[in-house]
Amino acid sequence: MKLYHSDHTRSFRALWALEEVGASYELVMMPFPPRATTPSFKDENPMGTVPLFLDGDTRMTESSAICQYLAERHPEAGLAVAPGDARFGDYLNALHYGEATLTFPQAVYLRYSRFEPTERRLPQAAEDYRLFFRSRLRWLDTQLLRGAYVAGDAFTIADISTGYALMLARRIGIDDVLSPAQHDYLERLAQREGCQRALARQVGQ
Ligand SMILES: N[C@@H](CCC(=O)N[C@@H](CS)C(=O)NCC(=O)O)C(=O)O
Repeated sequence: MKLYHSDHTRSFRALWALEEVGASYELVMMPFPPRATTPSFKDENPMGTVPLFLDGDTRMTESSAICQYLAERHPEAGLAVAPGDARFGDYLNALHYGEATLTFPQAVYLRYSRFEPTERRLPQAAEDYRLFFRSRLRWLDTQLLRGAYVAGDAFTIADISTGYALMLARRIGIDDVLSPAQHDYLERLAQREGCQRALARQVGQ
């Protein structure tokens, strides 16, 4: 298996999942944004985005889907929830919520507060999407009232998907919108050995 990754981007979800399942893999670090820094990367992934994950003929570009692929291919790691389990709906919801509902407004915030050249930045759009992110966190609080993790009492890849969005919030300085329960959840996730190994791997340790 091979993962193309840039520091602290969404491909961290895939890197974290690789570490949690204990797979051996090759990590290719890409300067960000690969679309601009490494034009030849578009031969591998026409969108120029990370993650790009390869496993034989399998090529995947969606971070949460790569987590699901790894969890289902490595059932011994216990990171997935089976369809017959009462937590299955929460698990699938959280797996998609992390990317589709939480990271989406963060990406718009980042674009209009940092990535665009100064003259194209839109402070009002950035602020609106910071608040959009804050309001979308409410579902996570309801889940954390019901269990220690986003889909019950056990850690799964749904926590990688959701937890990455909280890590990103901290990294880009909008974690003031997190509730105390969300801060506590993030601390617990960040202390996991798999997460620590993934963080070390991306800086080449
Ligand atoms: N929905 C995709 C989004 C992938 C994506 O947009 N990745 C960003 C990094 S966080 C990227 O590569 N951006 C570079 C660009 O847009 O050129 C996922 O969850 O993996």
